[in-house]
Amino acid sequence: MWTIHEESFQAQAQHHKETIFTIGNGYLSTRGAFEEGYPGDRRATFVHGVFDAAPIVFTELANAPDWLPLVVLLDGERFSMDIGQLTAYARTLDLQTGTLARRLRWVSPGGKAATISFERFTSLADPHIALIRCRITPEFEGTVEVRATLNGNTDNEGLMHWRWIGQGALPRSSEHKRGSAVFLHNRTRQSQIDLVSAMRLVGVMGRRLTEHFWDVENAPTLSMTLAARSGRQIIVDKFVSLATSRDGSDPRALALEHVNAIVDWPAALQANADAWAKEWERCDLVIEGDEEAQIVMRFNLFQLLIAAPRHDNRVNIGAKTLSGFGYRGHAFWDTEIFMLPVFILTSPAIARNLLDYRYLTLPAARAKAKASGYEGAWYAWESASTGEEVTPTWIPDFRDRKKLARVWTGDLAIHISADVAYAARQYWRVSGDNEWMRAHGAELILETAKFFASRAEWNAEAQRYDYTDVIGPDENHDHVNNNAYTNRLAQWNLQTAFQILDWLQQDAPEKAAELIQRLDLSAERLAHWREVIEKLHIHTLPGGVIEQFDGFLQLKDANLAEYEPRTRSMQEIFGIEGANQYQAIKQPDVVMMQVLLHEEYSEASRRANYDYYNPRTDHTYGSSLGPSIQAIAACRMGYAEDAYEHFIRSARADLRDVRGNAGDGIHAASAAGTWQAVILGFAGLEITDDGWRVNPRLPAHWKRVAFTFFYRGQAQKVEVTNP
Ligand code: IFM
Repeated sequence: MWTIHEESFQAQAQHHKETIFTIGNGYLSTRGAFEEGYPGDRRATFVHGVFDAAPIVFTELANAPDWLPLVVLLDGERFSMDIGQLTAYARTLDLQTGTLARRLRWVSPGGKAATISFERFTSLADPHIALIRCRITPEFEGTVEVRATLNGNTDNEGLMHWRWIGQGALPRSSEHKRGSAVFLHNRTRQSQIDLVSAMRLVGVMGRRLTEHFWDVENAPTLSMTLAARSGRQIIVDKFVSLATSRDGSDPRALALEHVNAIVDWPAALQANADAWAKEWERCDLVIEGDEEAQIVMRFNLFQLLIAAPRHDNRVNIGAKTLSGFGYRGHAFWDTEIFMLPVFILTSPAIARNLLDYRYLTLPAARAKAKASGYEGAWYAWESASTGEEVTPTWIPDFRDRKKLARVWTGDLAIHISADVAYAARQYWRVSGDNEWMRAHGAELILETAKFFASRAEWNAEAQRYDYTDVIGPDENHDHVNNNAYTNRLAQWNLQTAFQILDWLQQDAPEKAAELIQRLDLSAERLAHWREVIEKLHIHTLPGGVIEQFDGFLQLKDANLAEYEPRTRSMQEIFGIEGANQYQAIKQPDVVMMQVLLHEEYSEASRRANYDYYNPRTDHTYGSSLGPSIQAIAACRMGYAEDAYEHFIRSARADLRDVRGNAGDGIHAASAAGTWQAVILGFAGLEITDDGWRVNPRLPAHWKRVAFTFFYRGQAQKVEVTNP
């Protein structure tokens, strides 16, 4: 079960399918739009780190010059699926090799018929190259023309990011008698990133009649006309490369080098398949007894792997990966809390790159804290290339798009700093990578701790520390005081800072001394940290329920079951202001905290909180981040039915487009959270400071779960079965 397949094309679902059929290689991703185009398509290629300024959202991933265009003409009639007749159609994404294939039979309005197939992949073996093979079997005598273009006229929903810099064709060299290269050179308007794409068009099968280079400005095109003989297959390959000024000082030379290095389709295909085989050897997760769960897990892993930076530690993964325009490529806590556990366990080198990104953006996090009068590192809620805060301040109100709604997360969601520290600690615990902790992790954890100590407010009346005016994970409630998740994670961050400092003093005293001096970790400061840890306020009721924030339990209660059936979120039903008045939450908050720090809570405490908050959580139309966490919590308490219900809801986020917005891109946190639900929930993997164990609770209809993970650099194979 390795393929995502469709047997018909529905124009109204095309944006959803473009997301689902995205391919990529950790350097770039390309949505599953058609080579020849389709009216209303949202075609896009995003290259990691290629951001450009944009109004309201500050910066966004610039939709790169389009490498896909490949137009086929049958005796002069241009193939397009919105005209003529489509008498056969199938599209398949092979997750094992990252190859997307479409096969169809088309009859032109003038009656010319042909079977046409397109296969494409972006190579995992050489991340700069992307290839298309087009096969045409005409049912007529005449000509077939193939036109391949590099199109620099791309935009982000109307906003043009690219300037044309130059283009040209290289003279045919003896080495590349067939398919000499043309290139297109563009530059982003504000960030001044150069991107050069290069291509070759190679006739593999069929009698070539003419070949032309059309030097159209910003759309260099290679055209090839071949003789059409009924029943005789024609094969034409389009080889492309992309390189940017982020990759080196001469992206043009780099792009040409890579496109010219492509020997032929079979060799490139094999190299790509070999590279993917290695990925799957590390990452595959086998589920027997539940076909839907199996294919979803491979699909989710595929989507995460194609977004995972393997050669770059200056980028993070956006909440929608590189698969859509949603959230403009910005990264959130989605990476550290949802995606990083997947990489920490299956791909430590990728995890390290992602954590390096946070280390490298410490200067921006320090500047954000300082600008608000705090010390240490306050990470951006939404982060892009520099780590500066890029959360939009205002966005169109969903109830009336002519009005604006204030977005508060960039100002108030301080828990992000603890989330980053949490991921750093988890990486170290699992990998044992002392070198990274010494060089980068310790500073990150100490600086985030410093932020939380400076942000804590002394409440003289109650003799305690508070965090007022924050937003926790549940974004239905803003401007709240003492959000339990925030307070507990901040406290955890401070406690962990002491552990790391102790360890560093033993392990690398010179580094410890250097950090103590540079970060000004004086005895008085550390004494203050201890006091904050001790006196931070978290309100727990006698029965064990932890109040989500001050006054939450006094809000109007909401029985969400009474609003069923519904197709809108509770926040849409109540309105932004109204939602603040109810105990209806967008995603797990206290439960989330207990999932992350579950070793520290008794089962009775976790049960009390799950039982209280579960019916008050908007599982269906709240955040897509919620259900997987809810599934892990339910699993750990043996709530088998609940666990599977939450799991399957999470599993369907993208493939079934349950929220109707998958066209904006993959819900990466949900994809990764679903994986966590299987590994940490159903398989019950627990990693402590002393080792690991599994405590399986497979759904009754599952027969077997098998996976590999890395512990202290060694691959561990786990297999759990149902009796
Ligand atoms: O980070 C999340 C947040 O928790 C809920 N709203 C969407 C964000 C991006 O996925």
